[in-house]
Amino acid sequence: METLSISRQRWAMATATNSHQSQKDAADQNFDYMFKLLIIGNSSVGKTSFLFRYADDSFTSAFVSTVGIDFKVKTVFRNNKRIKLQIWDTAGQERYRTITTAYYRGAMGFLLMYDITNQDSFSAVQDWATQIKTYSWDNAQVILVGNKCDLEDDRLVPTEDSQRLAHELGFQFFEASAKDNINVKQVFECLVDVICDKMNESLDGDGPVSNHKDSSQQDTFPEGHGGCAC
Ligand SMILES: Nc1nc2c(ncn2[C@@H]2O[C@H](COP(=O)(O)OP(=O)(O)O)[C@@H](O)[C@H]2O)c(=O)[nH]1
Ligand SMILES: [Mg+2]
Repeated sequence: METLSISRQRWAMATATNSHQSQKDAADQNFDYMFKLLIIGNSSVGKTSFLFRYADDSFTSAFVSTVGIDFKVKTVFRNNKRIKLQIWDTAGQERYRTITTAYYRGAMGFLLMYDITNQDSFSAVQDWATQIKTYSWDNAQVILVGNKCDLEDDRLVPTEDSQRLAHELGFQFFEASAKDNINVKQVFECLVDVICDKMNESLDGDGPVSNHKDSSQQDTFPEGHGGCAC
């Protein structure tokens, strides 16, 4: 484990307590860095399915109840670093648009998800992006994910529209399928890489990394393992 400077600590993540967490990965303290990631987007776009596919390599076409799952943990190796990902699901809060600001706290990366067969979910992307900009850290990185790309016959959102929007918002973009396991791993790896790139960029600069709009959120980057050198 490295000795961390103050600015590096700003990248650090705390291990949130979670009574539902049972994976052995969660207890594993053998990692170099930890990133908190959030999956956000309209209800039923496939957020929970996407998380299950990535963390457990499982998929069920039955309705996946989000209740009771706050986050899953997965450790990845990128550029000789063990990076522990703490990936948060919305616990169903998005159903009522009641996502609390606490949910955003400390997040370093977002998967902003819509469903390529659901125009409403795509129209909501802009609103979700605004939420991220309002409540999260300025340096948080976002990837736009068009899920359910296995349902090509039912597609309502053209790929070009999403590419254009992603470009406008400054996000990377993938189409993916939790069901057919298309681009799931790639999406997470891309998010980890852009977080690492941003982190290195910030650490190379002069000042501290903190860019919170709201100083009351300063406590959202508590001490821990941080400072990516990947
Ligand atoms: N065809 C298809 N269905 C999916 C995919 N991902 C999720 N679903 C289905 O979409 C529904 C909503 O998924 P869920 O993960 O609960 O969405 P959430 O509300 O965003 O967490 C469920 O019936 C899933 O089985 C996908 O990639 N392809
Ligand atoms: Mg869900």
